Amino acid sequence: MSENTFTQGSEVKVTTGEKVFFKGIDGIPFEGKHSDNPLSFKYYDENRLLDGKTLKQHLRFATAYWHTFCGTGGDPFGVPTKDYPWLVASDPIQQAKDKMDAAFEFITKMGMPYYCFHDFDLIQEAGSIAESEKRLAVISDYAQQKQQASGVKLLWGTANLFSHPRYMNGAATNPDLQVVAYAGAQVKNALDITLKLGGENYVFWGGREGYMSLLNTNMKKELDHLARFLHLAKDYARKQGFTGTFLIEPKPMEPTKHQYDFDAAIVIGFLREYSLMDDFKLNLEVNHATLAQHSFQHELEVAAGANLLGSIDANRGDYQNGWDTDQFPVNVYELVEALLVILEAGGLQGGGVNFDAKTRRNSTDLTDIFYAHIGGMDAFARALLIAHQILDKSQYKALRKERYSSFDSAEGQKFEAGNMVLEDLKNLAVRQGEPKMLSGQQELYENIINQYL
Ligand code: XUL
Ligand code: CO
Repeated sequence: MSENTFTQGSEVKVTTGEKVFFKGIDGIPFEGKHSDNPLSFKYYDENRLLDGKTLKQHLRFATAYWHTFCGTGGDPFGVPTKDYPWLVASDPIQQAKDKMDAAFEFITKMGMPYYCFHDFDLIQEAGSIAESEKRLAVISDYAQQKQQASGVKLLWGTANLFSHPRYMNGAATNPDLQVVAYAGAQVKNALDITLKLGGENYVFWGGREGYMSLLNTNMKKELDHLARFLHLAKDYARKQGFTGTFLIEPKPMEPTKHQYDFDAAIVIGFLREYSLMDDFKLNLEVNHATLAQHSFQHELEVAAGANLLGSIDANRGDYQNGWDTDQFPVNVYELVEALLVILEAGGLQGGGVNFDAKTRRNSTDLTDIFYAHIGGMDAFARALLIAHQILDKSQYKALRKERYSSFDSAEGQKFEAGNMVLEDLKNLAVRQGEPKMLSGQQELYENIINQYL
């Protein structure tokens, strides 16, 4: 591998291959909010300290390989619009290497510490398992060199168990054992390359794990199979020395009509039922939350409450339509709501902020990918700083505490400790009489966020 490196920011070294894909962009500096340079950070100063950690360490940003380097703008109504120069080689290995050169050039110019991939984002799947394994070996060797040269790390790997036609009836939940076996082979190989590349987590997203019709579906059997499959994957990876976290990414639908990993609460119930709580946590995605008719903040609260807040896929939907548009996050108010939950939970457990987001079909310049990530990183950095200030300086925490203060009383403590019977509650009610009306003060809370924006 012939490459050129120079230092960008604290740890990541800009790493280009022989071809330079993003000519004219040397790296994205932090210039502050008064800068007119669109190719600079206005808020994300990676070295800025907050509670003893840099913003880079707090946020642990990752690029999603599939959207940023493989997504070319095709949709059900039209052909691809983006002519990415790293996708032109007809030889799959050459194309994969060009794509990886472009990926590491981009990631390091952005100063991002992490990336995430599906197995066949890295290189096209071949016609047999053996041939695919060979391709994965070549490209993961190349990735290993690139990671070493640049300092970029792998936040998580995963297997694409939803694109190939063989998975049309599901992968781990397929009614045909031969398809389940194929999915097992693919996950084994994806785990192997994730381990080889020092991946810190491993994700399962079940886009085809669900049903299109209950008429042809034995739901209980499929759920049992899914759990069995996850146990096999977990046992294999642990045996190989993987110490990271397995993450399940909930999504209620799309592409399947109903997906078993519907939302955080349902996944937590599943993990509990099938004894997977010790090894698995959640990877929550904004637009999946909204598809499940929740806010992102809601999904984060549910996961944090179960101590399973692992990682997040950052993006946003569109309020004028109902599908997974995977746009880059820009809404600071909503991000502050999310960051309040994440900070109060003590941060993400082992994960980071992965931009599972794509530029629009009509954003066809290479520079657009930079603008998109700069916008997302700045929005997150700004929201983090604001949420931190709210927790530190405003009445927010005290108000929330005060709202539950009746449980600090002797009677309240007795109730919470499980030392009351129903008659005790009745006697307390009779003794104290009709409760006073206590305002929820929602508008006051909303104003606090606005004040600190
Ligand atoms: C699909 C989605 C996936 C997962 C990884 O909606 O979010 O890209 O993040 O398979
Ligand atoms: Co995702």
